[in-house]
Amino acid sequence: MERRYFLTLAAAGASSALALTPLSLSAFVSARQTQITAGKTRLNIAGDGQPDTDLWLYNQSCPGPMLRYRKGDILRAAVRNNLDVPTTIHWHGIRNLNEMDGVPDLTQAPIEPGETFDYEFPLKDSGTYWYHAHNMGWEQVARGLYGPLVIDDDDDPPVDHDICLMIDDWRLDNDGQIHQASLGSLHDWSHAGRLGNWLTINGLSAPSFQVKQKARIRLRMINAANARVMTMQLDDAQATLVALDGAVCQPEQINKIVLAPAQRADVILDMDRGTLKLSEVSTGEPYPAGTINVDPALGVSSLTKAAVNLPAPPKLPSLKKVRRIPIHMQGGAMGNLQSALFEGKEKSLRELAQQHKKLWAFNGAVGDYREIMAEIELNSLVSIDVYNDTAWPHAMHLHGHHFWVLSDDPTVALPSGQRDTWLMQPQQRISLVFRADNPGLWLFHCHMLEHAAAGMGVVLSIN
Ligand SMILES: [Cu+2]
Repeated sequence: MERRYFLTLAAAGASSALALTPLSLSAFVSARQTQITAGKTRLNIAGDGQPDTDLWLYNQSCPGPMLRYRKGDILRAAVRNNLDVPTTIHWHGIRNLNEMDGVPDLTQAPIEPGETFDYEFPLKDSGTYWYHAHNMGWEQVARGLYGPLVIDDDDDPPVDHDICLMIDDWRLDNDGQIHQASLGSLHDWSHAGRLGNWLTINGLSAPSFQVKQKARIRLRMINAANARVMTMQLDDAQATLVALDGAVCQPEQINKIVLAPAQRADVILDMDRGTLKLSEVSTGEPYPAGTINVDPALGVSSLTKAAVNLPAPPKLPSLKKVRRIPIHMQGGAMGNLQSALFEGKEKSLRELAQQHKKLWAFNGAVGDYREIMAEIELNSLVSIDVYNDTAWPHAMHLHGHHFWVLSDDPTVALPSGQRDTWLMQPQQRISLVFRADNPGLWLFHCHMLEHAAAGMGVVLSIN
């Protein structure tokens, strides 16, 4: 049922029904427990005339089922593992209960093959989120284990269509299969991560979304790629940016948006033409990602196209009393890391790379999910002061909290609201400021999933 719901949403852009009848939708999703099964599936993602691809998917669907709730609901999901390797689900961006955060060996035991784990947690925030495998994510996400999670709010601006675009770039071989030989490639791990060669939105190549004439559309863009920083361009149209990483921001007119892995952006777009092309333009060579087409059979929008009204984003508190956690990030190819501490011993980068597949360090130590980098008092204000002293961009993600981004560097375009993932350019210095109001063990890591596996991740303990 959920899969069909998602396909309806994806193929027809269907949310008119959804936008008009939010109460019945709420009753629909809240009354049930969601069943999510991770398993192997063959599905066509490589386009017409291409063979099906062997994927690892949730509920045999690419992406996994759309989980749609209302703010204040409780998400209940029984997650069964039909793979032959352990897995977990992380609910990205959710200010979750720590024991539901889905980090294997830190917040829960891995879900072994044949086992089921029950996730259950309240949804305190509305917005666009996603869920994905967090055990060996560099492989499990690359094979397709992810899906969208959207939380509606009574105060969301009314729209004719609410369309979720889950964007991924896959690395496929000539037979349309996941390029397996390069899974775990040391080159990827030490450079930009696993970049793909085939772009899909909602598992489809250049899908078309049908909308009403003069429709007002909410587009929820999610970058589900392992490592590709995408720039999504909306033709030459102007849209209103309304949320980043699920959280409300100051409305802003934009034509394109940069999305690092795991980042989301919501825009409201008033359709002023018959066809609008979506392109991914990060390489300078526009890649056709999809189209939005007016279908006269759907009628004409009756919504007034007033300026979008949003609540103000939460204000940054005074930083007079702030706990500072400096993080000096080093490593990778073309970097300055000579050696780093790993498992209690100082080791050369060459030895780390060749014997342990570790390539990155925070403050001179290879990051480790089992090691607590800082003990933080509950409810204190914290500033993670990060210096990206590497030759690569990194998408830094904090679990369980949303942060403000600050920088002394006037060239850094700061977000007007909070985020949960921040794209750091090489040599950038920024501060990620957050209220440590969620007790537990929380990861802070790069969301280029190869970097995370190769040492770019640490644990913050809040209690
Ligand atoms: Cu990184």
